[in-house]
Amino acid sequence: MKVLHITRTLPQEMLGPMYLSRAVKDAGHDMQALCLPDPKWLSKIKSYAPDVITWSTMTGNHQPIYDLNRLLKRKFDFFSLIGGPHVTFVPDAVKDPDIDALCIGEGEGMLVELLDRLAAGEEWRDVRNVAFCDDGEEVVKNPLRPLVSDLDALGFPDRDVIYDAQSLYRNSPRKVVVTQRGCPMLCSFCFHHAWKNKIYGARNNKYVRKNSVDYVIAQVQEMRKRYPLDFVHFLDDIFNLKSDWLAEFCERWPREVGLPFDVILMANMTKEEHIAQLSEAGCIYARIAFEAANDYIRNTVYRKNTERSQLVDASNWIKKYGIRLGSLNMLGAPGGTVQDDIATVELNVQCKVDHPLCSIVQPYPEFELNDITREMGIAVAEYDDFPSQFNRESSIEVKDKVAIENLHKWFPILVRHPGLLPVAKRTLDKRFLRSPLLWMYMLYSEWLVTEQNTLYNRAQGNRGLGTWPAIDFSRRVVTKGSVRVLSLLGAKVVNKMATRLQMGDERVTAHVD
Ligand code: B12
Ligand code: SF4
Repeated sequence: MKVLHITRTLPQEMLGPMYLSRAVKDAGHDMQALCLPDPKWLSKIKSYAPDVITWSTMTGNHQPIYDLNRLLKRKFDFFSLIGGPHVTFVPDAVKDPDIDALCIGEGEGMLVELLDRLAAGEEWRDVRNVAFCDDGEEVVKNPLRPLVSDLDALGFPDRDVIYDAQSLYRNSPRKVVVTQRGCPMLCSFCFHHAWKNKIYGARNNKYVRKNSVDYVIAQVQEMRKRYPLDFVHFLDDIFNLKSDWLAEFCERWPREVGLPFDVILMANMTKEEHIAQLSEAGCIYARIAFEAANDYIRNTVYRKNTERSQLVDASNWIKKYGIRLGSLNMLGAPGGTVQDDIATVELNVQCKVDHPLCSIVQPYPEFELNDITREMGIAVAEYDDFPSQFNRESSIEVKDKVAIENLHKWFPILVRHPGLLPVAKRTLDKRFLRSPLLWMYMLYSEWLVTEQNTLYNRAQGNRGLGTWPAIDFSRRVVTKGSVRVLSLLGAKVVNKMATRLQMGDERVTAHVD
């Protein structure tokens, strides 16, 4: 069978379809990908003539996917399969007559079995992990197969499937690697507790899995032979999940790989020796999730189970060992106020965070935070109302909403330049300042990315004019600015063409564009 995975070109290469493709190809089928926008997308679909088109959904990107799928169903004959977190939590999507089936949960085993059945012309409706709806009303959810127990047995992700479709990812000397699935924590704003408890009803001993260090090192060595590679981003939610694993990794990595890398750490599991080991091994950037300074919000609302002193200690150790410190923060908690969020700025200042990252709370479907906002009567009315970007506005009716959204735009600047706090405070309740503050935020975020790039360039040994911060920053702003203007103009042209061709839905063309 021929499978085509369609996705947008995201800021980061997608590992999900790469793992799926490994399983598909190992089972003797074929898989390709299409990264939109691609001016030749329709002719590529026509010439590949896929039997199955797959999509991966996250809340906020789901609607354009359904629209595009519907559009393609009018033009081509294929089996349409959608997986990923959004449909796993909101399987009602399959009532759409143009979606043939959904994959609930992990997809490798399900996809292979489905393809085998389709190839043999056999019934597929009883395949485990499938959800389908034949009458437009009743959604049937089949039982799930067990979670993958041995991650190493999945083989290395098939990077070619995405790199062949988007050479930007192949050519980049920085690539992403994941070494675990699952997380033992129960944070109310994250998918893990819902995936573990509501979808799989699993315990931590089955849910939290880690690749062996052998597997990780062999994968990176293989990547190095095949693609440009000077830097590794480890995507793991908690890189220091297991102290003995971390010690083995940090001891072997410099000898057997020797590339610089970055990680995300969990403060309540962090010991000073972890940071010392990571620093020796070549880690140059570590992120810690602060989320909120207010203890009640952090531990009772968000269920982060982390003391303030653990955040401060972990930050101090990271700085002490010369690693750049990043923080992850969330504003706009249900029940919180703008004062609570200002306290989060202050905690970041106290910890001398170099790269403060901040988003606005989104209570995604089936997450405990969604239940909390429902009980408080401030939940998102419909799941289709979620914004496509989590870092612009709040989707729930929190107190001080305008002030919190404006503070979010100030956040990184205030952490790095706390003297501006009195000025910022005066602007917080001014709705008309939203746009200028957004521009300021986007520009400053680009500057932070430039700083980050400078760090990576140094670690990779890159030199030359293009690596100078001022030049890198200007190039980035000019390119992104031009792309933004061109895409606005382009969207108009495509919309006109689309209307002429009676393709219909404007939203589809806006997203394709
Ligand atoms: C890396 C990452 C990103 C990257 C790359 C995204 C990508 N598509 O790979 C970037 C930074 C771009 C990103 C962006 C966003 N992300 Co993100 N991201 C992650 C993260 C940390 C890891 C994803 C990953 O690589 N996992 C490893 C791979 C192997 O697993 P996987 O992708 O889940 O795929 C498996 C299954 O889900 C399933 N599957 C997935 N798709 C399909 C499709 C088919 C056909 C089948 C059969 C199976 C299947 O099978 C795969 C193999 O078992 C997860 C959290 C996590 N730990 O998983 C959040 C997460 C997926 N992101 C999330 C969100 C919300 C977003 C955003 C929507 C935020 C926003 N509003 O801006 C955007 C949307 C981007 C977009 N337009 O698609 C949420 C999703 C929750 C939800 N209800 O949808 C998560 C779960 C984090 C959270 N809040 O809990 N993200
Ligand atoms: S520690 Fe991170 S990955 Fe784990 S549940 Fe909490 S937010 Fe999710």
